[in-house]
Amino acid sequence: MSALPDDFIREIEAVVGAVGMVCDAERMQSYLSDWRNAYRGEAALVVRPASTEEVAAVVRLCNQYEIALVPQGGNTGLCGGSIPDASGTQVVLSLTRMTGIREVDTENETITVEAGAILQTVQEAAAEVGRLFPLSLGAEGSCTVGGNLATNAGGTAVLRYGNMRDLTLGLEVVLPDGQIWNGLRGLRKDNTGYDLKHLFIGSEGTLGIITAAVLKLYPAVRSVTTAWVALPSAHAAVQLIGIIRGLCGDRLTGFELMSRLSVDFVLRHVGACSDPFTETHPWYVLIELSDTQPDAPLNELLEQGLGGALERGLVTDAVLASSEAQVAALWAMREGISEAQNHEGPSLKHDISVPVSCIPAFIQTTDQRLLDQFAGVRIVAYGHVGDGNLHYNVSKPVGSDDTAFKAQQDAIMHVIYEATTRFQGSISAEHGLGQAKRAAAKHYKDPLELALMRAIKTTLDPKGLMNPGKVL
Ligand code: FAD
Ligand code: 2HG
Ligand code: ZN
Repeated sequence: MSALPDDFIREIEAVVGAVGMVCDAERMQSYLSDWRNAYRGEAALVVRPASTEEVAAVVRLCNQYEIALVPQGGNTGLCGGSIPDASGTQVVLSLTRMTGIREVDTENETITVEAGAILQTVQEAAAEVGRLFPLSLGAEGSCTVGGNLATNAGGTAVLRYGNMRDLTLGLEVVLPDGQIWNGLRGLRKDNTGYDLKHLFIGSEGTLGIITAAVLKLYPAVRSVTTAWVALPSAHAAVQLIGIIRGLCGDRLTGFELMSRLSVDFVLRHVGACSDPFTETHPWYVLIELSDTQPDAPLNELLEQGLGGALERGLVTDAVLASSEAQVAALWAMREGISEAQNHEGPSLKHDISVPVSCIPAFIQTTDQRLLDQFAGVRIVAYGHVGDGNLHYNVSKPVGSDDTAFKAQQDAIMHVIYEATTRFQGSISAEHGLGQAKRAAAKHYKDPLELALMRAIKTTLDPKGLMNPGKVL
């Protein structure tokens, strides 16, 4: 029996039709757990509206009947933000039928897309008109623009283009009372007071439903050079960024750091990946340079930078990709880490950032503390080192019991977040808080900032119906 009033269900059906509702327990399953199966909930109903007006009508009904809503896009988030709670009383509002590309304006260099559009589809639509939409991440084949906006997603090109916040000019949002805010402006300058779109970007569905966005386009890239580089230490990686950036400026688009254990996991679990080097090394970086000019001398620039670094002992080996297949193979090694770690049992994810200059000391002191206190844990450290963003994940000791390891989750987290705080970092660089880090944020975030966030939440969503139990 449904936890929802019959009248509510009838009215929802009048808005979205049977095609826009998932009531059947079996068909509902994919909306109730996340990609890793780390979070699971129950829902009274999944609603899939096909237009902004339908979203607004659904939200108005939820407001009227006081029913909590959980917005969901591609369900690839890593903090359980899109998963309902266990009560079975919440409604999942999936944006996956709103996939339209509303407008491409090549003179204004913008693309206007609906929230359910898959990121890769947006990248392809930009490429069709000779432009680049630069947000790029491992889940781009299934995550949605709405989810990217709601989590302020980062990824592998932030170094050059910024995160989703930097790539957005305008938003359309359905507010918790069902009003539609049309902020779909393609303006690069607009100082008429508070910039409201930034309230919704990164709000993880707790302030409203994002239904469409105006995004920035960039010139298409016509030359790319990709290198896989071995280094003796994380400190060498931080020094190498400075060298490459000094030489190549904005042509440096990717600089991804990986520990040997991260690479080992990929070699073990992700098919068709092979180590570019015969010897093993403690650290690797994947470097990408790009340019809008065809035949830009990127190989020469990178060879010059790496040659100098080799002489100074900062680099121990390097290989430049010589075909598109090799470029894809190198990126597959990097993008495969997340999946590979799933095969090694439970993993505790810590998506932290510290100032780039502090990364070596953070790794050294935190590794030491963890290994002293939790014998045998496997630290899988990798990430977007040019942004100061480390995925400092921890896998259980080989052969140990899953439950015993999970019982240490809070103690392990405390060591890592205490170090993050000491280095004046953030406990969530790009994945958000969701339900995973809500309690930690209460502990580690500035109380005044939390109070301001609560005041905004109460003003916009006084009944607390938008994604309750997430973020705050
Ligand atoms: P969902 O998971 O469906 O939702 C995420 C949050 O946004 C939830 O709180 C949900 O309620 C809210 N939400 C979704 N749609 C809307 C909407 N329209 N309006 C309001 N709220 C909404 N993230 C990065 O930042 N960088 C990476 O490099 C990266 N790599 C990844 C690699 C892999 C293999 C995987 C599985 C994930 C990765 N992620 C990364 C995390 C994830 O892909 C991103 O957070 C992505 O932006 C989520 O999009 P989604 O559509 O799947 O959102
Ligand atoms: C990445 O950079 C993603 O690969 C996922 O942000 C990180 O799985 C993770 O911890
Ligand atoms: Zn990442």
